[in-house]
Amino acid sequence: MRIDLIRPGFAEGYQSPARMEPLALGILAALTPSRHEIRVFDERVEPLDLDGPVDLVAFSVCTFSARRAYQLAARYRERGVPVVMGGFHPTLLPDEVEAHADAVVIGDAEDTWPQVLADAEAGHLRRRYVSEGRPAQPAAPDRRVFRGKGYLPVRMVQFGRGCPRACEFCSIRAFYGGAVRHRPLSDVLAELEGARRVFFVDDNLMADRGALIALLRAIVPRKLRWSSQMDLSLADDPELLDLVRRSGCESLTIGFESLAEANLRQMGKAWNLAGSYEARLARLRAAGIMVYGTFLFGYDQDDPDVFRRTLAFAQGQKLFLANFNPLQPFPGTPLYERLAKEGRLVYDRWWLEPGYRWHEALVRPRGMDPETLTHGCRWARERFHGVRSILRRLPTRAHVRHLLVYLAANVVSCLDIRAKSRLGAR
Ligand code: B12
Repeated sequence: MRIDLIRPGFAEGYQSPARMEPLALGILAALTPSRHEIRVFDERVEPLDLDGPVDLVAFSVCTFSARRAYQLAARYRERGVPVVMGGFHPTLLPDEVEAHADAVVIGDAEDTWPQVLADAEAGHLRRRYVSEGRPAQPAAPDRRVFRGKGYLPVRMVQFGRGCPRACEFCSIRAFYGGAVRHRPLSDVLAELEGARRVFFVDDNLMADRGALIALLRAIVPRKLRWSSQMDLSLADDPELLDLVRRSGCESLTIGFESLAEANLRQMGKAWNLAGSYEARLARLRAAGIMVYGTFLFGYDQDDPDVFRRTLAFAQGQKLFLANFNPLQPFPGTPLYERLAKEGRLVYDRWWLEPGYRWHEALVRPRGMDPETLTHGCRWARERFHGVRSILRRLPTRAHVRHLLVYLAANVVSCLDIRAKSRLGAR
């Protein structure tokens, strides 16, 4: 069969400056027997070939790309080409997705995609395929499909899937439950061969302390530069922090979410309160690690002044990068259920709204109106990425040590914000 694997963009015409390898497409390619002919399209970085010769099309779909995926799928289905959809959105909302696809895959590809292919070849695709072990044992991607697409020189690598934490707003628990699964260390080390810069895409690299220690000890001699996502409790674990530092950690994305204790309790993230943000950030800075902080706005304690306070914190703490996001209720999360019950969703299904703009408020907060939420986030984001702020956040050991990365990442982030703000939709 001739198979097109597609990662749809946010919207037609949007090209991301933050080009990162889409691992799901690499894994689908690796799981496809060589008798099939595959083409891989990442709409964030290249145009699609909607009229090309193809026997089966598979989309990897997140909630923010669902509407675009449905538009594209309609074009293929008009031509009689069968469409398969998998990924976060199809897993969390299969009933909705089923109306736009010939087959929906729930969960991971490793134990479903080979069956999808066998059935498609035999001409009897089933409507649904459900992955058994969630999370499945992650496969290694076929990296040849990433070549020539202009991705950033950072190798995306997955060590494990899942997160033991249960934050109200996060899709990870809805997708995997609380389970965590790691790949054999030898497979991961083989995948790191020849890499200089790596991003471990794990939902929380600290999900299993013992497994992480084994990985880090193995990569100390390799002189890698790596980044990932962890939680703030790393700063309370001197032994692990030291190993993280020695193994070449350059930056970590950490969810601070809010400076208000009651908000953290409400979102199920009270464990973030185990120590002060300032003291823990000081330890991370002392270890030379750049911190990318993420913040959420729209929980019950937030008032119109919260943006100023949070921006002052992010700048004062000299964060490497920061995300100031209005609360996004993703389907399947406890947050979505609660806000729907409380009648506080601006749209029933925001991801289907043609008029929805990227980072527009999606909830009616208690302490401000939705417009204030939208503008406050935009204000903080633009201020944080301004030239003066970039220079003001520069003087830390970590930023000076990784000067080029610091500057390049801030510029790319700034361009991405502008590109998304110009979009008619998300
Ligand atoms: C790294 C990452 C990023 C990177 C970019 C990654 C990239 N390659 O471009 C950055 C940091 C830029 C990013 C940004 C964002 N991200 Co992000 N990101 C991730 C993260 C941590 C890992 C992605 C990854 O590589 N996964 C590994 C692959 C192998 O997993 P997978 O895609 O799920 O694929 C498996 C299955 O889903 C399935 N599958 C997937 N597609 C298909 C298709 C078929 C046909 C089949 C059969 C199976 C199948 O099989 C695969 C292998 O088993 C995920 C969390 C996660 N666990 O995936 C969040 C995640 C995807 N991101 C998320 C979000 C919300 C965002 C943002 C919107 C955040 C924001 N508010 O700005 C932005 C916007 C993204 C954009 N397009 O610009 C959410 C999506 C939730 C949802 N319901 O859609 C996730 C799930 C995180 C979360 N905690 O909820 N992200």
